[in-house]
Amino acid sequence: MVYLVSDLHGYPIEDIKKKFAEIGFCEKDRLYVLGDCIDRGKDGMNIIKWLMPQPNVTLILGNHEAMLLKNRFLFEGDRIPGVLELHSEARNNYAVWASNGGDVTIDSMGQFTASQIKYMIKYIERAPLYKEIEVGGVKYLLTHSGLGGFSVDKPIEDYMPYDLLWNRPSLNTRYYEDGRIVVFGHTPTVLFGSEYSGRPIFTETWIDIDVGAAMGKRPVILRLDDKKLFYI
Ligand SMILES: [Mn+2]
Repeated sequence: MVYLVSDLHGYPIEDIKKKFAEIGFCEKDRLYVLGDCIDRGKDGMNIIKWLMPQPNVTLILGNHEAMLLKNRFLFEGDRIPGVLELHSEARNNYAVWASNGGDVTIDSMGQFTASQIKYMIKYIERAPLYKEIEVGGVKYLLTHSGLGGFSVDKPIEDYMPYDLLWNRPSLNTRYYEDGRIVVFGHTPTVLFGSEYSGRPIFTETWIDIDVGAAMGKRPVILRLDDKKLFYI
């Protein structure tokens, strides 16, 4: 079975583990996490730590993990520097990340050793921007935010990271006409209308599975094989 989840945003790790145990997730299954494990909630790095040793789990990069990578220098010394100790470009990167919920992640680093932090950052660095998979004869393209600057003939490797990390689709967005489905998170479905609050959106050409954990909703796991939903 193939499972997808996105935008956990530091959701309590014990609840996540419990739900996957309940589903019966095992080595024969696969899990793709469509980015934004970290920030806003405090368990983001614990989610990364949980994903890391699992060979059947793939983390796809989210814009929040990309912001962490831009600020990785913060964790390279003996202590995390204060914002006023930084020069202007670094100070700006820090401010952007911190004001987007990264402050919680920075504060949470104290619970890990320097080498744990190093390995977690290395793991995030290796996260791909997209993944193409096939389940039950249907092709799926997984990215964090859909495809910005979409053009039907444009090969996936030609998209800029920004287009895969920060894109905001609209309800009228149509992607491929060949049956391929684009699955993403990043845009909480409530932003498409209050009637979508807390539930994923399925259209003919895309699926948005960010049901708004960053806004206090329970995240959802989608099983692609039968489209079954499991709320954490
Ligand atoms: Mn995002």
